[in-house]
Amino acid sequence: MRLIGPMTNRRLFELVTDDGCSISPYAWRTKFALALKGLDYETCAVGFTDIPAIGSGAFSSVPVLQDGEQWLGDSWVIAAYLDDAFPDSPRLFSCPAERAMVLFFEKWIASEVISQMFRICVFDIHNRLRAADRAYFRRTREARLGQPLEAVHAERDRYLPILRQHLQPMRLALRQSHFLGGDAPNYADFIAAGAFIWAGSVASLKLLEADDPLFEWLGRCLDLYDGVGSSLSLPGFGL
Ligand SMILES: N[C@@H](CCC(=O)N[C@@H](CS)C(=O)NCC(=O)O)C(=O)O
Repeated sequence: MRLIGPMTNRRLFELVTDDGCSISPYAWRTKFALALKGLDYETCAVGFTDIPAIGSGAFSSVPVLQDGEQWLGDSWVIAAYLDDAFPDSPRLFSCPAERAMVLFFEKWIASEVISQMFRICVFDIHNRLRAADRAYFRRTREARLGQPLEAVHAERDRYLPILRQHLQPMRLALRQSHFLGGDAPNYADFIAAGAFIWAGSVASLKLLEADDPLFEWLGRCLDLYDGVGSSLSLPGFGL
């Protein structure tokens, strides 16, 4: 595990590739959330096979946030914790109704968008992982997909138009406002931007048509909070 960041008692354990690129859509939600709240943290870069060694060994996925004595897993749990623990900083959820609608958005994007991005990028992800993580990733993902990674990769051109079509509700909503949250971003933007950053970091083909209006929204998200994402390399978006 590698530590990067300011001296603080807050640490974010996040998944990285062999060259140190942060590639979890879930970690990126948390990074945006911490940035909105103005909270410093150290990054603790892990691979899949490091996850059982995090904290007391109770975690099966990342991100994991350590905040002093508190250990939290699951990005949704972390988001709720951040609002509870830091009520005086900007809120992630302004009210229970907003939280409920963002949960719906999270389920929608998981089933309609992230699932397609995953199929398009799964072999690219495999090839970017640390050598120690590749066999684990291949075994677990091939079991999930029911196919060798190479076979899924060979069909990725079939999934690309499905992904682009499934993004249409976002395009339509963003005709009305700068962000999914309205004039300002909310946690739905963080969820969607996290997925775009994850897939865009690893994809070896262009995920969107060059004139897709979603580029404007993505650019706004990357520029948030002093440019949380502005220096990222996102080949999947030609950035
Ligand atoms: N519901 C979790 C999902 C997190 C998740 O699936 N993370 C992946 C990395 S992107 C992971 O750690 N997987 C562990 C594994 O496959 O062993 C959250 O929102 O944090």
